[in-house]
Formats: sequence, C-alpha cells, structure tokens
Amino acid sequence: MPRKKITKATYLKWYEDMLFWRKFEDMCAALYIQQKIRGFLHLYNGQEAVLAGALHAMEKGDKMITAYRNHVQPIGMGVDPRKVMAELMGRKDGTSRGKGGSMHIFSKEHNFYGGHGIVGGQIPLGAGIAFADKYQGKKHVTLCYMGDGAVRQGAFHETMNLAMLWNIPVVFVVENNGYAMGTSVERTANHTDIYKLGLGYEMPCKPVEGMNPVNVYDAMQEAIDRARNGEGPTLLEIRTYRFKGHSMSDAQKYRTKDEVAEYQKIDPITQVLDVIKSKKYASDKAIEEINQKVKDLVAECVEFGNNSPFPDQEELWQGVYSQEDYPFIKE
Ligand SMILES: Cc1ncc(C[n+]2csc(CCOP(=O)(O)OP(=O)(O)O)c2C)c(N)n1
Ligand SMILES: [Mg+2]
Repeated sequence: MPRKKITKATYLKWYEDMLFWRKFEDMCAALYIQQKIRGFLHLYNGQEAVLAGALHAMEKGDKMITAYRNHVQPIGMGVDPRKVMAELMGRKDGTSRGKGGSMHIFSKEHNFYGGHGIVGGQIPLGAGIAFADKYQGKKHVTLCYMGDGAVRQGAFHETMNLAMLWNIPVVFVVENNGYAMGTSVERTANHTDIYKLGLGYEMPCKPVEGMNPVNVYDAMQEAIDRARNGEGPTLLEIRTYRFKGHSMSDAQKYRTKDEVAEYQKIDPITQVLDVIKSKKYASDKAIEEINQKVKDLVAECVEFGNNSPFPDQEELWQGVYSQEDYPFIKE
C-alpha cells in the first residue's frame, strides 16, 4: 500500500486521541488513589505515539495484542472507553463484566486480544492469532506488542523462530521504554539494540524513534505491508519512554527527575500540537474545544463506571475456563 497521507485531519485526530488517552490514564491514577480502582495499574503516559502511529497504518480486520499496559489500545481499536473504565472499576458493564480488571482488557469484537499479565505471555498468542488468519486465507495482520523486558523471555525467541519458519503475518512491536520495572535495558543484556535480536532469525528489523507518531507510522506501514503481502514478520524496536512509574507504587529510584524531564521535552502530544499550531491547522479556540471535549468524555467514563453495579456473586464461577457459560462474549 502506498504511504498514507498525513493530513490536517490526521494531526487533529492524533491530538484528540492522544490527549484523551493521557487524560483517561490520569483519571485512572486519581481513581486508584480513591480506591475506586484496585489491584495493579500500569499507565501508558508518554508512549501514546506508538499507538497513534500504528493505528494510522492498520486496516479493518487487523488485530492487536499487548501486555498489561493496556487501557488505551482497545479504545484506539474502537472499544467504548466507558466500558474500559467500568472494567477498571470492577463493574458489571466492563469489557469483561468487571472480572478482568486493569491488566486484562479484551474485546474480540474489536480485534483486541488483551491485556496479559505474564511478561512475554502474549507473544506466542499473537503469533498464533496471526497464524489463524493465514491458515484461513485472510489477509489480516496482527500487531504483537511487548515491553523491553519481555524480549528476555524464552517465549519471545521460540516465537521469533516459528514466525519466520512459518512466514506468519505478524509485526512484533517492542516498546522499549528503557525499563522493565526498575531494571534498565543496560542491565539486562550485553547490547542495548533490541532490534538486533531479529538478525539471528533473519527477520527484518529496525529501531524507530517512537516519541513521534509520524516515525511510528512509517515503520509500521512498511512492516504491515510486508506481512500482508505474504513476506512474513518484522521486528520493530520502538524507542519510547514512560512518564509515570511502572505501576502505582514505584519510588522510581532507578532514574533521575532530570532524565524524565528530558523526555517530557519531546512529549508526543506536545510535538503534535506544535505542528497543529505552526501549520495553523486549528485556531486556539478550536484546540480549546478539543480539550473540553476530552475532559467531558473522561468525566462521562467515570460517571458510567460509578453508575454500573458490581457483578453478582453468582457470576463468580462463570466464564472462568470456557466461553459456553459466558454468553455475552460475541463470536
Ligand atoms: C513471567 C513474569 N515475570 C515477572 C513478572 C513481573 N513483572 C511484571 S511487569 C515486569 C516488567 C516488564 O517490563 P517491560 O516488558 O519492559 O514492560 P513495561 O512495564 O516497561 O511496559 C515484570 C518483571 C511477570 N509479570 N511475569
Ligand atoms: Mg519496559
């Protein structure tokens, strides 16, 4: 497919989407402090361009799977954000009726396959989803996301091998945000160019500066085209940064405030807004309207979550192992 145009409309969509994802996550943090969201909570702040750029390259029917930093990807894939918020709050109207929680957002209907808490656990699953499409003769591509920590798992290497052997239509997207919990990439391997892990499998691979959605889009389009054309998988190392701690209790002793501040200077949302302003894609008033719209939608999500009941006690054992006793899951 020829490179898609990146227009005024693209920039305005990127701005609105990324701002919404950021504010949604900020609201999650606030609700966590109020104990309306319990358990673990991993926020995506700072990494938004990795999703925005990918979505611009994806086509209908393409699929996505990721780890536990997974609240906003399903929203990008079309899931109702109010249902995501209800899920986070453990409510009945959530995407998994409140029983999945923060690390397990899932929507087969919207081709979003989770939401996985076992580091690297989603990698073979992602290749399997892509294999199913190939097996059924469908021209869809699966984007299989993972963190820099996950590439040290055996499952990653086994999957890379089989994905090449069977020419699977998958894009492996490593979101290298520099850290796996408190462990920096430097402390996990003798070299820090994660993309080079593809070389051992003769898999096309490259690094991408991931704080800007245009860079991400370009790399994704190339990789997705390759997979769709039957030319097999790609490994992209997208270099990004997380602005918040790993989860909600993280003293962040493994990095300095100056380091975080350096990355905040290249905040993806600010970068997109700067283009909008310099190219006069929107007036100050129009930008303010987007900001207000985002604020209102976040408030609506919280209201929806608050108004949704907790699941009934008798539901506790339903849908644990099979879909049969879980009729709300659509085929
Ligand atoms: C198999 C396994 N080992 C350890 C953990 C604990 N753990 C949870 S998140 C995490 C760090 C993963 O970091 P990374 O893959 O870079 O993703 P990020 O959090 O940066 O998005 C670890 C070690 C786990 N969940 N699963
Ligand atoms: Mg990481």
